[in-house]
Amino acid sequence: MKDLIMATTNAGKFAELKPLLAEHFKEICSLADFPETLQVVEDSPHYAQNAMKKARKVGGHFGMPALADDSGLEVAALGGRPGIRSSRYGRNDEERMERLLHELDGIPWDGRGAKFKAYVALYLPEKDRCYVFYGELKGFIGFEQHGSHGFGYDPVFYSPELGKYLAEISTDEKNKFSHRGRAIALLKTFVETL
Ligand code: ITT
Repeated sequence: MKDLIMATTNAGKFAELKPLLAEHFKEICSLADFPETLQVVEDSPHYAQNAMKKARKVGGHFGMPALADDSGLEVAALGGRPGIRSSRYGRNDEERMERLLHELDGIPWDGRGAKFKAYVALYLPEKDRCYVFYGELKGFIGFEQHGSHGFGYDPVFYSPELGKYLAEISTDEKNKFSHRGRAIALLKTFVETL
């Protein structure tokens, strides 16, 4: 078992990822555990490329296996927005959700279909290779916020599978079926073959 660094500055993401990988890696840390700031500009229009860029840069810098997630929320009625720009749709989670709800104003439930996508990249320095895994979660954007768990757009994302908003469930429950949980399940199968 190796140590792993998570190439993320998003505390909500880290909190979800860490327990998922606890059995497959010895020590799991994040960028927040190191004093230096490592800027990675996410300039690709493709999630997978941004995820690989983050994982490579961080893994290369620290000389250890690194994992990065590039994810986003795509709303069909908005032509796929916020999509790749999900983390930049406003100055904070509250503003981003307000903007989304405002843009969907007047659209009935049937037109509020949405999808979370997660591309997770694992960089292994000894092979100098990146491996990418994908997961998605379909649902609907509600008319207002529900629940206080999770992060990002969780309070406005309703899962029909669950009959609840993502912010109404625990991290453990969310990890069982979320876009990120599904991508990580594939990654774990891969790690077991190494
Ligand atoms: P890092 O790049 O440092 O990991 P980030 O927040 O900038 O952090 P992304 O570029 O991947 O990460 O942006 C993904 C955004 O999509 C994230 O900030 C949330 O707003 C949203 N998002 C992704 N997964 C989510 C989830 O499970 N629940 C709610 N919102 C999510």
